[in-house]
Amino acid sequence: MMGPWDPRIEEMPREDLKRLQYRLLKTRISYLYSFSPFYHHRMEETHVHPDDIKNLEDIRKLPFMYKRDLRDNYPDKLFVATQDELVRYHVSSGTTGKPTVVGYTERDLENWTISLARGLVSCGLGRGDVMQVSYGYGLFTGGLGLHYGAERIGATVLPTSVGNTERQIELMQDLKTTAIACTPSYLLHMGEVAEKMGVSIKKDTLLRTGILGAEPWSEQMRQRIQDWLGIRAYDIYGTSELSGPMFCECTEQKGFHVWGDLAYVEILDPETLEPLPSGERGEMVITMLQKEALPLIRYRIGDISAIDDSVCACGRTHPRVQRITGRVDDMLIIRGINVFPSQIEYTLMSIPEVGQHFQIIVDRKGALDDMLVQVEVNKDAFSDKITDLMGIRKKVEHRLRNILNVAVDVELVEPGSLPRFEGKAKRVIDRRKI
Ligand code: DLL
Repeated sequence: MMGPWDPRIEEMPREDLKRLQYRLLKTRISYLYSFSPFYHHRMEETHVHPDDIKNLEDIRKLPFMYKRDLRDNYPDKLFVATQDELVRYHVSSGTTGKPTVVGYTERDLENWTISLARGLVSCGLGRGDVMQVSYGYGLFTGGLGLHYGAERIGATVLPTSVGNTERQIELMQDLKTTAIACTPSYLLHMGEVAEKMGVSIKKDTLLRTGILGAEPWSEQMRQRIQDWLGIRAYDIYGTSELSGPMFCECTEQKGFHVWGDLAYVEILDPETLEPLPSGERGEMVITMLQKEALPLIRYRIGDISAIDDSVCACGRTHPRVQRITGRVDDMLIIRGINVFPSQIEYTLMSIPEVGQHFQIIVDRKGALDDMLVQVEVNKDAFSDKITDLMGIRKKVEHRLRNILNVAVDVELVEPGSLPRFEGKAKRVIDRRKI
């Protein structure tokens, strides 16, 4: 197995890492208290002073930051760097309101690149790999982020961005792509387009690694992608506010390492806001320890996950965070029962007769919530004339009801009939909100 990109940091003893985190936190907070009017005010409001931060655990005394702080201060009122210190902007699409702008100093870009370089090496990539970057380039952070990370480890970058899928597949063959970075839903789409072109990604290409993220996907989906395309698929996580894609799984495939010299992660009970022990799922809160232009302290990202505090078999000492199972705000409440789209995906993907694509439609019938799950039948099951479609539908409904504790209508649809996505998939249509 390939060693770490920077062993001095990645294999640092835990106690040393904690000491380093405390030093970085203290420096950051003192700096922001002096130079960020926003953060100074927020600390005053909550009656905290930098002197109150005497150890790492004291981070809990600090006030939170929220997405709405970024929106309310659009475009750049939270920045603590001056215009001439900024070398890049990215802008998040802001599906639920005003967009948010992220500014980067040179050091911010460097730390972002380092974070990705470590992650890509940790899943076995390096010199000799050809990395096709099929995340969007531009205001979205996926394309440029992975681009610079892959260049840094000496891989050859093929910057295809999203779209023009047939050409992507031709290039994948001609230029001998070994690794691809894109959303899991785009890779599924690519696999289908390739088959239509008579190309099997498993047999006719050298693709062996997928760096997949930017949207939730389940462990069952990973298994399907790996088996179908003949690759190892790794989860990568980040948000534009953190810088972009930041944290990637290692070859162990047991959650992504959060580099402790760059970020401090807490998992809190969303109601009591008390920290949860290793393994328990809650709301992820991240503090960026070195970020300059747009500081983030105890930022309530809204994603749900758990920390795994055990030392990873890969030898890296930095904490791992398990696969994101959803967002605090994507939970659907169906007749009073909490339902996460990720539970639905997990359940569907464990039923061999159904395909990879599904859509959830929530509506209100009279006073009652109504949930319909449309799912494509697996191609093989569909072409097999003797398949009992009614039996499959009943099986899917039964499994979903058992997992979700709420009755769900299921509609089986033809393979290829549901929408496909080049960027992030949109699988939930909640008509109650329209
Ligand atoms: O999606 C950054 C990114 C680019 C990550 C490429 C990974 C790869 P935003 O557009 O700001 O940034 O969206 C961030 O997407 O809060 C999560 O809800 C979701 N998300 C991102 N990665 C994952 C993942 C980019 N691996 C929001 N699993 C986050 C689940 C993810 N959800």
